Amino acid sequence: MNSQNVELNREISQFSVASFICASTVPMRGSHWTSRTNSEIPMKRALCVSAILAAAMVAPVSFADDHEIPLSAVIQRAPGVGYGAINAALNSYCSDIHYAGTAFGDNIRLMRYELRGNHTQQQVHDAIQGLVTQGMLVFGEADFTAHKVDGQTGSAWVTDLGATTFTYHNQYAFGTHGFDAAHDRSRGAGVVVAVIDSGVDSTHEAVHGPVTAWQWDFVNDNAYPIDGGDGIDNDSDGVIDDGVGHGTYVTSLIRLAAPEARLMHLRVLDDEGSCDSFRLSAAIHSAIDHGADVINVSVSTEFNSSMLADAIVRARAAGIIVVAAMGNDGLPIPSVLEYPAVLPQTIAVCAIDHLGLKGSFSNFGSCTDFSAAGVSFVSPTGQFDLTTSVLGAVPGEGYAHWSGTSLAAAFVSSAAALVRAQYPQWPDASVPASEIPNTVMALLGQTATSIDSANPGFAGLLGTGRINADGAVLLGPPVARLADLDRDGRIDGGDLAMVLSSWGVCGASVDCEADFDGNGYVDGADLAVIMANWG
Ligand SMILES: [Ca+2]
Ligand SMILES: [Ca+2]
Ligand SMILES: [Ca+2]
Ligand SMILES: [Ca+2]
Repeated sequence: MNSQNVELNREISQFSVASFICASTVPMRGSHWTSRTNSEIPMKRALCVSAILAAAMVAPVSFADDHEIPLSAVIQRAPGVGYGAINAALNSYCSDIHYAGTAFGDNIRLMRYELRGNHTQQQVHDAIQGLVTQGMLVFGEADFTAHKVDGQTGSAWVTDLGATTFTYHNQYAFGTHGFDAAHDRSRGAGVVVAVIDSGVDSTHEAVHGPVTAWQWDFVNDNAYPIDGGDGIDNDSDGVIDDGVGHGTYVTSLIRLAAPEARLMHLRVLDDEGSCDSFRLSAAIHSAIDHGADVINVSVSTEFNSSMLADAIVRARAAGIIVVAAMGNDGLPIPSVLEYPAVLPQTIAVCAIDHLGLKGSFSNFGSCTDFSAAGVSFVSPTGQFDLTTSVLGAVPGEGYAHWSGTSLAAAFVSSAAALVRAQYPQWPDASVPASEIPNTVMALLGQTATSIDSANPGFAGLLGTGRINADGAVLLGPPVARLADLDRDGRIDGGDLAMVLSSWGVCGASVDCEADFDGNGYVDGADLAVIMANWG
């Protein structure tokens, strides 16, 4: 092993926390499970639910230490209840109550406060539960600060490993999941995929493509979800800005596998890879409100949040396919419960390698719906094997390899987007909104390749198997290309004329179908899409 490889391995070890999965460390008191049950849950997922309930019953039920609980809570008011009345009811326990965030219209708020007198966090929490009992609140829960877990995945945050635009475009996952063949039939045009992550470096060539007008940074509360850091190790874990890059990487995989889907970037992870259940849930509500068809959640928490569960239930009822990573602890369900993947309304994804073998780090269990590529290999000599690695974009320029269920989720979201694009008429009489996720899951499940025999010991715990995008899209009609505005099967002068005729600012009176990148203008960027796809 030469010195360069030694350096490389040190680097890998340094970034071994790169799951960027946020998870709270303190179990919630008692059960705050307020989400509605869904009678449409397939049997496999029903088994998953019972596993969750069993785990919840044995979980510790008290606040371990007041100092570890944030002085904040998430509350959802009942219809007709004013915040003044809620403040008044809590006034004897808390002082300096103020609200630091809203979601779901203004029905859910993040409440910050100080303890009044000798009151404890436990008393505040009990008072909030009293308001739930009285019917003033739909739910109330502590907003635990969440952290990424030290998963077992490795990461290379270096770009001089030989990965290129070519190897990125030709990585194994593209073939093993049939994306290359699937693109003849669907490239995801017309579908919106929300990417809830650490933001995106939109200057990277690999992530260029159509986006929605709505983008949001829930960390900084602005419209610029940039995947960047401040050069400071804010969480003192010895790694500077260890959250940066995850969103750009995940985005590049979705862009590769569903190139014409419009992406909605919602940043929830800060530059150290942390978030909280409020921010994660608020992003899901935001994705619902802004027209997402698919939501990729390569973020998780071990805290069973009512707000998160309700947001997921709402998304599914609205017909949105929510795909979530199972987590990188290498553990079975319910030894570890990463939300929202273990919720019955999400599509939960395990990571496998190029041969279909489960990644050693991948969590697994009967909750799993599908498995997808998420494993990269380093040979015994320390060389990266590009042909057996997942390759994605990193901020700035260039590509890196990575491992993790986050990546597997991105591929499943992409496959779901390709399928969803084939049925723009949904919801309709045959498939109402609430049935869209199940129907897409069934199409993916019907065509997935079982990997049970290749994974002795994990039979039935890796979902239906490895997704097969090509097989799934063959069950539906071809999708018109994004830039084929006149739907004649070619991208040519007719489409060019339509772009030019709607040139300028989009508005109520202007047909903005030609605003491919969703920036509110029909402009040069949209013209470039026509040119890039000519023929
Ligand atoms: Ca750090
Ligand atoms: Ca930082
Ligand atoms: Ca055309
Ligand atoms: Ca545009």
